Amino acid sequence: EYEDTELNTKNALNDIKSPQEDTRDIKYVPALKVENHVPFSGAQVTLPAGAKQFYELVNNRRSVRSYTSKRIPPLQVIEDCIRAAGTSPSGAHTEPWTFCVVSDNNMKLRIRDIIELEEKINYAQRMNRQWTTDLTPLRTNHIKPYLTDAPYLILVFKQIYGYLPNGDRKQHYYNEISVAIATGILLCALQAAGLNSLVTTPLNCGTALRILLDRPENEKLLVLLPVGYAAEDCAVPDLKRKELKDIMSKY
Ligand code: IYR
Repeated sequence: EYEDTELNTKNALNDIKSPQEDTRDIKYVPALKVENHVPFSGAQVTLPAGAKQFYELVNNRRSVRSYTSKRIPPLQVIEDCIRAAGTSPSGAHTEPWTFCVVSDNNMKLRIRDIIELEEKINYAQRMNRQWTTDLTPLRTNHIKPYLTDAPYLILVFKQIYGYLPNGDRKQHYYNEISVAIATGILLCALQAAGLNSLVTTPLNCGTALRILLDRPENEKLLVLLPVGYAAEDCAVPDLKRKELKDIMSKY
């Protein structure tokens, strides 16, 4: 495999024509409208205790499946978290994300209905025996009270392409990776705000949820997060995390 790659590189190098020619009569213009570069003095905002403190913050995060509907975080806090998510790096700075925040009870109920119907089929048929067996320690099933109990549902959409001012399609490079990173930042921000969340990936529900929320066809559902405060009787599986030596290799 290694040698193959080397050969490919050699061939590719030989194939480079200089100067690069394109016989088609197309005018290429960058989608990103940025003319200047400005000085940047490096990261300035730090936590008082640095990364150790950040580790303590995120290590306290757990996937929460039971929420109280009694305590409702202010929408402003959710907005700050989404602002944080929107600082994520993205392919060619395309910012290919849309965060839909649902607090309307009727809308939450309709989302729950769509997901529970599909999850019933997922658990009964679409997921194989090994998959459902692997999930037994998490004690999940197709019934999802958190979809109506959590004060907010955040549906994260990836824009698989965008639009240029003239209406042409704009390439959204690495859109899934970009939106996944943004979601990671969102999870950290929610944690910093003292909120709980759960990453869910509703199998087979993407189109129905997109249409329910009236989102355009270039947007595909990546994940759905219930967000709020854990219920008083909330319990989570007694998980252990891998140690540093098991996730890091030094060279
Ligand atoms: N989406 C289903 C099943 C599920 C799958 C995995 I992988 C999990 O880590 C947890 C659940 C559900 O939400 O129940």
